[in-house]
Amino acid sequence: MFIRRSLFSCIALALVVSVEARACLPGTAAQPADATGEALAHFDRIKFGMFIHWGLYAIPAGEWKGKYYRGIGEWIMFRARIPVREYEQLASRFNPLKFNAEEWAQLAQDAGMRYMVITSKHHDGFAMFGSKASRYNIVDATPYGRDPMKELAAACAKRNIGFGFYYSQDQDWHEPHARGNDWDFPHERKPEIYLRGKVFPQVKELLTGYGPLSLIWFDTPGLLSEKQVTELRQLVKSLQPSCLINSRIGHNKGDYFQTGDNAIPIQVYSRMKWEVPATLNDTWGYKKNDQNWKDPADLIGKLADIVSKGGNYLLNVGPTAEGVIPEASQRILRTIGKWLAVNGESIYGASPSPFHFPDITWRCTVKPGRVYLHILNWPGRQLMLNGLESRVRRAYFLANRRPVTFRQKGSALALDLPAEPVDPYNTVVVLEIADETPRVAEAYRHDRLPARLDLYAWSARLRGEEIRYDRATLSATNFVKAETERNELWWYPYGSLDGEYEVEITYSCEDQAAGSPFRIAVQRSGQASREELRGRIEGTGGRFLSRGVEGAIRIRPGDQYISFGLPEDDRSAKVRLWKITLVRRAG
Ligand code: JFZ
Repeated sequence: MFIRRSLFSCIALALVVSVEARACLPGTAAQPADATGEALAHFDRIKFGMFIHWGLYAIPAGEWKGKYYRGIGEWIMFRARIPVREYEQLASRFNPLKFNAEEWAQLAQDAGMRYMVITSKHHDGFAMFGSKASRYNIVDATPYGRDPMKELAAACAKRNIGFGFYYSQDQDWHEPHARGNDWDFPHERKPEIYLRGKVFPQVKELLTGYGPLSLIWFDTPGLLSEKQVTELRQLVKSLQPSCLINSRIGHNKGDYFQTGDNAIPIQVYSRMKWEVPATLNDTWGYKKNDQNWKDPADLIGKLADIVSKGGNYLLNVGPTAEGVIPEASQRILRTIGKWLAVNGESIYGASPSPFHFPDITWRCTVKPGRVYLHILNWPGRQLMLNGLESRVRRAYFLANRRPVTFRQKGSALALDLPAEPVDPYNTVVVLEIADETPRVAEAYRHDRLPARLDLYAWSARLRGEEIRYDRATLSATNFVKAETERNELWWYPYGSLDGEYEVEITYSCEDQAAGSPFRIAVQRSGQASREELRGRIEGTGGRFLSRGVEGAIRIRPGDQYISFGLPEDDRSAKVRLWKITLVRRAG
């Protein structure tokens, strides 16, 4: 990890050096790169942050002129093709009198979140901060007339919560020369005009007016050239060398990597630091009809999953136009915070797992001399852990310090557990080991995946608005034919798979509901085409059974995701998919 990290700071350093000065060669730490490296190390320790999508879109909240729009709420201007002159009118009604920076920052703290990222300007182009560069901003264009970002930055600083801005640098539906709005502006674009006239001045305002920023979170790169992006990066680093930049600045110019939203790598990913931006329901910006809240158990499990694979979790809230974070979001976040208050030692500052994960029973994080086992799906009275070669001196539950009895034989460890979990969400067992860093047998290391690999519904990204996860059976269901986005499960290998794989599916289906065609596909990066396997769901008498699928699929390191869906009819509504298994073909 450490070697990789310093290697990465050298790359960051090289970037900065090449554009800023010929001060020194990569490897001989210059000031700016040091700042980035240190900021990354800090970012890696804090693990958990609050994302806030707040803007004019909170007024329509998913509905425009009596029509309800599917999809993410902050995209309503685009989805409904609302003319700029009409959308602008929302500003005159935006008056979030219930906004209270202290309450928001306190909620983040109660949730155990150690950084906050808020939309300073989303794709709709409206600045949620006081801006001299564009009058289309919350101070000059709304009855509210105040800059909430000043108060929020201060409230975070007071609590030692890192503060950062989301800024849509490429799409701006309010501007004729930015990307996105072709209903008002069908003509050709000159991105340079938009960049010089709005992006650079506003980014400068954000980096000079709100104290030290932990990070700036750019999004959806597209039109901007490599040269323009390099200049944008340089601008940020010249103003605040320690402000991190996410990969969505484009052209590989970020300091750390963003996964797709709600997308968690299937195994440990340690090539560089990364972050998962994720929603609590199915939208980022507030939508009044979206009550599809994720279960706290699911989120606590995902936090452990992400941290054990080397990532950070950036979890979103979408406040209302009055400035209130929805009650359901608050409740969920405080539940996570209660778990963290007891078990935070196993999360903050922890390193990722040295093991690969054979199933979804446990995840693992590490600190010097300690291995934390996060038991997410209770295995009954015994947990077997294979591959740990370090001698275990002591084992105990983190929540109550009670000892856990165990037997160790070679690299096999058996832990005796009670019949029921100690914690309803994630019971952490601490193993004190005789080595500073755990020694792990070759075959169990995180970069050595077994020939048979299970991809569980539990760890997949759920696409589509109808698909549901059923906690009781650990399976996904309601794969009905969708109006827009398909109801599918997506898994992200991020380079961990390379070869030809046969596939098995493990699912249940009542005999009378059988017959739906299913599809397993690999999405090739940079290509519209997918490689696919197709078959038909056979009845299983309602029990979970595994069945082989005919054929094989090729998965390459650059491929984006693997999907499972039943896209053609609704008979499949009650099919439950537990997992798919990839079986690597020899050779
Ligand atoms: C973008 C935005 O368009 C969206 O409104 C929201 O702000 C989200 C956090 O980011 O949406 C994306 C961008 C990238 C991916 C998916 C959604 N991606 O790479 O998978």
